[in-house]
Amino acid sequence: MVVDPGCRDHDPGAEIWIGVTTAPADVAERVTVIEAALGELGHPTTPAREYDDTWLTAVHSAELLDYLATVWDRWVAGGYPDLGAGRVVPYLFPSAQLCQGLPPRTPTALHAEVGVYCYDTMTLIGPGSWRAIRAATHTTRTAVDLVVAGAPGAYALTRPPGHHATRSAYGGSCYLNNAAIAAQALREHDFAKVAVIDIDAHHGNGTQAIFYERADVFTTSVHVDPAAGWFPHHVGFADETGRDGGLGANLNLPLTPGSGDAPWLAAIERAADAAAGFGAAALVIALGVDAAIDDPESPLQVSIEGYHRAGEVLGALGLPTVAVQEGGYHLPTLGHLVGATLDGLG
Ligand code: SP5
Ligand code: ZN
Repeated sequence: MVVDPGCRDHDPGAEIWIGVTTAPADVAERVTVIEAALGELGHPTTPAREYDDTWLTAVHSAELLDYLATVWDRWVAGGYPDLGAGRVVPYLFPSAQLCQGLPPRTPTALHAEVGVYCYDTMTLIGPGSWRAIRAATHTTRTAVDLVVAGAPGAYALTRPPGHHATRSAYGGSCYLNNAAIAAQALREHDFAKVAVIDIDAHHGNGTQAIFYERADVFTTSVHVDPAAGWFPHHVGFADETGRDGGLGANLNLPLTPGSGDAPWLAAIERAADAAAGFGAAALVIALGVDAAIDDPESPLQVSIEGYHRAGEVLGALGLPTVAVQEGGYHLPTLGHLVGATLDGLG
């Protein structure tokens, strides 16, 4: 397991959902309980190395990276905490209907700029957020380097998670897309084709978007059906199969709320078969454990045995594998769910 203590430094403070300020799901204790559970299972710890930010531009726009790196300081300089806004939070979104197809502007007011990059009201930024966002990318890159050096697999204990972050936008408790960063880094290390299999309870919309037109990275996601009223609501449908050169290189497998082990595992087997059929030379697992029975953020009903079996199914592909942590919010079971999955992977 690759860890970076900086991943604890992000404190979103709250999630604002339908205007109600609620406790954040992504708390630093998530890292603590996963690290403890994996430690008990005998997983050795590798500290993340530092990397410069230049390579991040392969999957994210320079504008998003610059915004994330600077927005907290600009927020403080703008006096927003003194107005009671203790976190960076959007209030206005440049929707297509608002902007009429006119050229995009950068609003003069910082409080209007936030919604250019942030697509929901649940993904706040505080003083330590950028440190943690970068630490998660370092953790990811270190895991890739372990695999490139010959390890059969490596697990990156990333926080905040990443799979909802697109090239230029963040949301869904995600800021930079660690799974996409891993896939891109594996590509740059001569794995000709890479598959991303996303088993987080929510659709991996950011990863899908980043690779949607690319034929060299296959993306597939097993998740609760957005048509049943679940995040990310607008994407994650089965008819999204890629575009242009990437046509056929995206597979969405939405599940009915309440689905337990059998349909979830059948979907993961389909995803694994598709990744093998694609000819993937390396695998990235977007390892969310929020499909579990006790998780507060999803209606899927997967058992810990189901997670172990998912690990076995994915491990049977026999590919060099980087697993990055995505969601999973039930603190008492979180670490054991990750442990069971990694044990199944072998
Ligand atoms: C990485 C990941 O799992 N992100 C989850 C994003 C989905 N969040 C949706 C939240 C919907 C409202 N939740 C209500 C509970 C308030 N704490
Ligand atoms: Zn999730």
